[in-house]
This record gives sequence, C-alpha cells and structure tokens, in this order.
Amino acid sequence: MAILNILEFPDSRLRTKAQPVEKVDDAIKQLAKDMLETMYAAPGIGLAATQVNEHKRVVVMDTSEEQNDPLVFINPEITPMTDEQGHLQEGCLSVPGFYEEVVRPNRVKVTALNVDGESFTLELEDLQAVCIQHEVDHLNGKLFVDYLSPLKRNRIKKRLEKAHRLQQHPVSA
Ligand code: QAP
Ligand code: CO
Repeated sequence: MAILNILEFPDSRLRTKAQPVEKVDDAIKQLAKDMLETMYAAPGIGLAATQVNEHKRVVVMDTSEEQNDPLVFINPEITPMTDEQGHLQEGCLSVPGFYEEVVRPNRVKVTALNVDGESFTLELEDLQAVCIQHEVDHLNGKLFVDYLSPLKRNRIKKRLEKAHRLQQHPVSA
C-alpha cells in the first residue's frame, strides 16, 4: 500500500487523456488499492488515476458517511438518465481549498469493470452521480474549474501558483 502524490491545478499533466485499461492485472489492482488509500488519507470522496499521474481509466469513490463503501470503476462509461440538472458545490483534491457550484445531470447510469475484471452497471443519483461525472472528467483531462467563469478560474490558478511557489521556497514563508 502507498499514499500517492496528487497533482495540483494548473499542472499540465492533469490535461492528459487517460487510456483504457486493456487487462485488469495485478498492477491495476495495486493502483486501485493505492488510490483508495490516498483518497481516504486526504480525506476525499473520489479520485481519478489522472490525479496521481497514472494515465489509465481508473476511478475510486466512496461517498458513504463512514468511509467504508469503496467503489472502483475501471473504463467507466456514463449515460445521463435525466434532463434534470443538479447544482452542487464541488471540490477537488487537485484544487485544494476551493469549492464552487457546478451544474450537471443528477442521475446517471455507469457501466464499468470491477477489480475482478467483471462488468457491472449502477444507477447513481445526487452526490454519487455528480462525483462519478467529476472523476470521468479527470480521465478526459477536464477539471471542475473549467465550468467556472474565466475570472473565477484565473483567481484560483493565481492563488494555487502562489501557494506552490511558497512550498518551493519554505525559507520565505
Ligand atoms: C470530487 O473531491 C467531488 O479542497 C471529489 O482541501 C467533490 O474528494 C465531487 C478535498 C465534491 C462532487 C462534490 C478537497 C479535500 C476533497 C479540498 C474530493 C481539500 C481537501 C475533494
Ligand atoms: Co477532482
């Protein structure tokens, strides 16, 4: 098990499009385990492989109160199940400290492979539906800040760039 480093906006590696997993082998299983450990340690409710600089289509998620309901989605495919849009404050481990409202369909169907390489389908709503859409966006190189106005996105970018500079020169902090 290992806690992985999480890339932060505006790191250009977050713009990489992840490749489909061809075979759910031991390396993919280990990646999913390490991603769950990294998500729980943060703590977070969802993490995409892109965020830990692994450009494979793997997502982990746990929106349960007790953080005891780990879900792993390999090669997830999403179908919206409603025209109804939900408005939810989203955050992101790659955009630490910032939360903004994003509008998305609030019911989706997701089909994916599990860690045993078996196909499964789930119908998700509300937080889980929003979270899986947010995570699949990561696999396509998209971030929740892309849904915000350029002004808001730029303000977040500048603040995180400044925080990263301070992290590189701790003597000046
Ligand atoms: C995506 O995000 C999500 O800023 C998962 O300082 C979040 O787990 C989808 C986190 C909300 C829908 C709604 C963020 C932790 C965790 C932070 C996360 C932070 C510490 C974010
Ligand atoms: Co995110």
